[in-house]
Amino acid sequence: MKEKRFGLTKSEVDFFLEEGYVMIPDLFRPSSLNPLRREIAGIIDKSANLLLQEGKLTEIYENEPFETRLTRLMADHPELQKQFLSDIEGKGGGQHTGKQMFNIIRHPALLSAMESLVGPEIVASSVYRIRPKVPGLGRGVIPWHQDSGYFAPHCDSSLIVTVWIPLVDATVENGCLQVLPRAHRAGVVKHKWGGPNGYLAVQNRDLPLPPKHAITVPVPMGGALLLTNLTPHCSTPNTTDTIRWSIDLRYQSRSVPTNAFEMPEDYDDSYPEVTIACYAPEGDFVVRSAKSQESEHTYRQFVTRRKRYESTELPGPKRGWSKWRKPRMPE
Ligand SMILES: O=C(O)CCC(=O)C(=O)O
Repeated sequence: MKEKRFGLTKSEVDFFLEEGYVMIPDLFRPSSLNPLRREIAGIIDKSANLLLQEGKLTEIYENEPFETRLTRLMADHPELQKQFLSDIEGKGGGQHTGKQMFNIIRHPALLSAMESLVGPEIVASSVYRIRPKVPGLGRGVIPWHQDSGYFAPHCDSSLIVTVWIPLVDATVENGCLQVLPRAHRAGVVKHKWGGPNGYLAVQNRDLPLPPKHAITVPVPMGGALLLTNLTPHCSTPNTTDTIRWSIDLRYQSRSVPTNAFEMPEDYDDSYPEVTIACYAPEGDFVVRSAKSQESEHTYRQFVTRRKRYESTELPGPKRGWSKWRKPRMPE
């Protein structure tokens, strides 16, 4: 069965540009996400079985569903939490290069929606992540930030669209995202390193609008929340006993600085700063090109690029953010 969507409507595009976000409830058929859910479930299964063989755990909850298995495993063995998270997506995040992940990143309905925002020459920006928001695991709660806070400053005025896709229904209870509407027009605000749960964060007083203006955005499975790189957003606690699984992907026009056409060893000091990728440590890749279809990266090329960047450890963008200090007065 075909997906029903092709591209965004004019009112969706207008809403996105005006408000800095738009929630599309029916981007995919929910069942289109099942292969990726199975791929991630397979990693957890492999990881649990390996730890069982090594004698590090005794119960692997084989019959537990995707929404609860990791919670059960982590609750029994908090000391293995980091291990499970790094098995799912690698130490620094973004190192999962499974075929089903690639298929979702290149999903035709998603790329058509992106074409409505960034045009027909589409690069998947290097930063994509899998996020299991496990009940009670602090790391899942992410403070206010703009994605540009992580990117190089010469990309501040370029559009990089974040596509946040839940792999379960994302609700107020299990910790969907909050956004500050229209605040993307303020440009990049001050961020600090080492905010709540160790993340890069904007203190409430530095937000373009007070957080009381925040909008909470539940997203059903099959839907997606689209954000600009300047839209302040945060991720709320999961108060349920099931995992809020999601992925976040990013897309930009090929005309935005990118490393999609080079390997990490191609860099040298002579590179003009403005041509360096917005997030240079990880590899961008071409997902749609109307002009030259042959430049679209195949699955094999995608894996090679991601692995090569992963093993090179290029430095991240320097923005000069200072350290977070706990405010003396509650904000
Ligand atoms: O998935 C989450 O809870 C947060 C995601 C996020 O903040 C982001 O993708 O920038």
